Amino acid sequence: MTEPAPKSPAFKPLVFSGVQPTGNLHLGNYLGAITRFVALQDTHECIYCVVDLHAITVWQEPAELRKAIREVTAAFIACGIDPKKHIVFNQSQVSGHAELAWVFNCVARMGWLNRMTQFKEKAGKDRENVSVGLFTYPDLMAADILVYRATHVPVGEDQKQHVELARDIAQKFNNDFGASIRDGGFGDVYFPLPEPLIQGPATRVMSLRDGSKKMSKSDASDYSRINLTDDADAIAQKIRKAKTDPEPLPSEEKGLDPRPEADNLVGIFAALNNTTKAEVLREFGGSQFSTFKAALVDLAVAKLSPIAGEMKRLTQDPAHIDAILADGSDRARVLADATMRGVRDIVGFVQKK
Ligand code: AQP
Repeated sequence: MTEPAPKSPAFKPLVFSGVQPTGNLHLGNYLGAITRFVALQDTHECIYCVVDLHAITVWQEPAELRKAIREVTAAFIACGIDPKKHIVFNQSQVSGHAELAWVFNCVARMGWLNRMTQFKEKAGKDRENVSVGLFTYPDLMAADILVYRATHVPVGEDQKQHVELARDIAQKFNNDFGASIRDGGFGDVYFPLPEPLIQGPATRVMSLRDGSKKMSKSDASDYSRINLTDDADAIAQKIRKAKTDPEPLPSEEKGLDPRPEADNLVGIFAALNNTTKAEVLREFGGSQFSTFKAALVDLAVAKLSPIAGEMKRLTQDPAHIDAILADGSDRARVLADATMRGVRDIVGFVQKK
């Protein structure tokens, strides 16, 4: 007789995502992730985390780390995330993340982690000398999501592989411990398979100096990125100096295919203006870059300057930011503790009833 197919519990839709406090937040973080976080608040319950445990996978000066945690929190709020309606907190204040990551270290396979392209890029040729944490980073990310049994994860394109790994880990945990999950009365599966949400015209914003490289906090050149804290002059200068080619803009999207720098600037314009690349090209097709860049400067300054101003105001009151993080952590901990009680039972640990 064949076994009946396992019934999946109906997991409540819940959004989780995180940002590392590892330096200046930039336009890529904003368009690829934070604007999506803001939009999802209207339709979903959301948990947004400053992932400080992830940050220390590479060396961080303690004083700088503290400052960066508050700065990312300020950026979340300045961009429009509401910490009263949703949860905003820093990862290290909720110990369930680290505890579940350990369990997942024992579920995930070495071969799975060996395939992670971000580890290969970040470790480069120096594999023997990077931290073990950098290698197991994706297990911690799976724990971040699954400790809340979150179902949707808004991220930039670069994090897609890690969310897919979180799905594999959830599935393996559900399978490996299937009997214990059922015997414990938890249903047929314990974790949902989270879905990456990668949407919009700027899911991979590229460096302003090199259209083949991702815009990144760790790029040595500050001209490669627009920081959320940049003032109007800095934004204007960086856009004016952005690498382009000598041709005018094409009228249709397929004309951007062999032109990565043009494609990037058009994508940035579309995302900032809440429209599509096709729409931008309808307006600017045939224009020289000097005309297009002037319009992009105006748009970027209009959108980003108020955010920089609000971040500056918020970071002047660290006690207020710390209170937001403490409140968010208290609310997150209740949810994470409930998941971890189940995990401990399912795995076979003994705990106080
Ligand atoms: N260039 C980008 N375009 C679109 N989305 C991006 N994200 C990052 N860079 C881009 C998205 O921002 C969210 C937070 O990322 P993170 O700070 O946690 O880590 P990261 O992806 O490693 O960002 P960086 O800037 O590249 O940092 P470093 O230089 O320290 O490695 C994620 O959703 C990410 O996809």
